[in-house]
Amino acid sequence: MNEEQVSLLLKSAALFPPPHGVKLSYGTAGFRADASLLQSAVFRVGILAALRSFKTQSVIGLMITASHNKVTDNGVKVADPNGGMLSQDWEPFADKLVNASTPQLLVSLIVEFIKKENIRLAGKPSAEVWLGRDTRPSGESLIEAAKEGINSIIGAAVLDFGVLTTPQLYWMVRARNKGWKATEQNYFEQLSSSFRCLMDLTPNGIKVNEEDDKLIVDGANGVGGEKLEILNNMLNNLAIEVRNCGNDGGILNEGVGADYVQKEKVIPRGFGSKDVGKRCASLDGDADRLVYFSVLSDLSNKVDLVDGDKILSLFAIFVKEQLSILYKGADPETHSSYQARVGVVQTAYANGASTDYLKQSGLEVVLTPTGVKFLHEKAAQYDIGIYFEANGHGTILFSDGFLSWLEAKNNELASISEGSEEQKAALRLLAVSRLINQAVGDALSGLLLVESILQYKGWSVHKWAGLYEDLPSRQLKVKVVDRTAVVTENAETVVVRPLEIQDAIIAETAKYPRGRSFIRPSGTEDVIRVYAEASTQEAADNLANSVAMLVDRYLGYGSSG
Ligand code: G16
Repeated sequence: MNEEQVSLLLKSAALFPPPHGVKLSYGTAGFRADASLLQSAVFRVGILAALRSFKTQSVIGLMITASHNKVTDNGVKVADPNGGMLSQDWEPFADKLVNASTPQLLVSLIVEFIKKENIRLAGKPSAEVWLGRDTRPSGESLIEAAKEGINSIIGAAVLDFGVLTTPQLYWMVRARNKGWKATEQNYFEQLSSSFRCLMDLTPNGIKVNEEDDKLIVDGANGVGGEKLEILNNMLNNLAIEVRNCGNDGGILNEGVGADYVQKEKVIPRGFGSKDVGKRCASLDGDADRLVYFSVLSDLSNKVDLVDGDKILSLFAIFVKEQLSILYKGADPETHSSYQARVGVVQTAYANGASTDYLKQSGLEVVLTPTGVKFLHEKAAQYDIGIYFEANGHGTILFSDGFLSWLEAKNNELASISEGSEEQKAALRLLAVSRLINQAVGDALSGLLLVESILQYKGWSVHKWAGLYEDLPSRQLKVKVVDRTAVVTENAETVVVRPLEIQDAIIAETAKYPRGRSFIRPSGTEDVIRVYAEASTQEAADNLANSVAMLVDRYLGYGSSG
């Protein structure tokens, strides 16, 4: 690193001192904290993103968001060249960089890392970072800190796209690095045209969504509602009403949004008895999660939740059905030479009933730890990898090899049996690969895929919800002294440290028929999360409460004795 670069870094780093006594760590999806603590971290992640761009010779994305967390929090996520999360082997560097106490230490870490990674910095613009932010008020000044960080690496250029959903930015980064059209407008056009294509391929006789069958969407008072309105104007065969857009004084994620609806299983603000039985959906704060629900009629404020597991199930059975149509009647010698490997990826939060359903449907199911970075990696090992967390974060990945085969197959079918069921199945799968955001889970593209599959099948939200019956479950969070004291294994299903707590959880769980429970440290909040399921809601609640008390006793402030 030359002298000019060193002095530029020292000078700019001095303007962004890290807050005293605060240690930040790279969590489930980047750094998150109260927004007032993040100026320095975001500045430094700007530096990291520029270095990553030099290293990969590709455009890198940097998103300012704290997603489902409260409005006063914020955070920073990095999009790698393929539109996925930052490569995990750079996370330790991110940790060290963000926590370096002085500008001198920061520079020496960078010098050492550049050497280790063999990164060649160059004077002319040969690195580029694309920026986006959600609607949090703190986003504006944090974006400026990110720009300062990027600009303190000579030769790194920055493009600021303003307010975007996280999946939009990740989609754009992926598209840009693949040499495709990559603007926000291109994103909307690709989603709306592939949705139209899927709707045109619905079997005859299925009615087009009318005003009285409209979908009502809770935008979490965030960016998703605003972007969905734009998309909605480009669709003519789907009626959507968007509520909680954030323009009527509602607060981001407060009593609204996918995280709230999924965890509490109650209606979000802005919904009520007038909506009983209707098909509704909720997005989260940066629109990378989606859940569906319908309002129950018992005045209890409860919803019949259709969570990420059921979205996953709907997608998986649709894909499987299209593949079997495609293979049906094919000459095994010539047509079925490519048997796509389909894999379904879940986490320990997946409802036990969903895993049973998927396995009974003949699908291969694997578990990973929480965090799309883990699920995405696993799903990418299949020809068609479908992953979802129960919280509604997920997508479908298609391998390049399978997509080229599918294109060729479609061309072949078009020449010998245009308009056949087989060809329509090929066209549907191709449309799905364009509609679904293959960079990351995306509430908007996921929502359009759900809608087109419901249309195709002629299913109501109730029919879909009845695909299988969820085992009653409960999630809780417990504040502890140090959440890093908990270490888990086997996709977070067992605690290996402190060992005594695992024995206690096993003993507690054994008291409940169909009982299952696990704990894990959150990677986005300073808490331990507790999950329990059992054969009745009361039993699931009791099990969750008992395990939460164990957590408090072993790791907390001991309030439960
Ligand atoms: C992030 C991750 C998700 C994860 C969630 C919760 O979501 O992208 O994969 O499920 O955090 O993480 P934790 O339980 O560790 O707090 P988001 O939507 O907040 O970016």
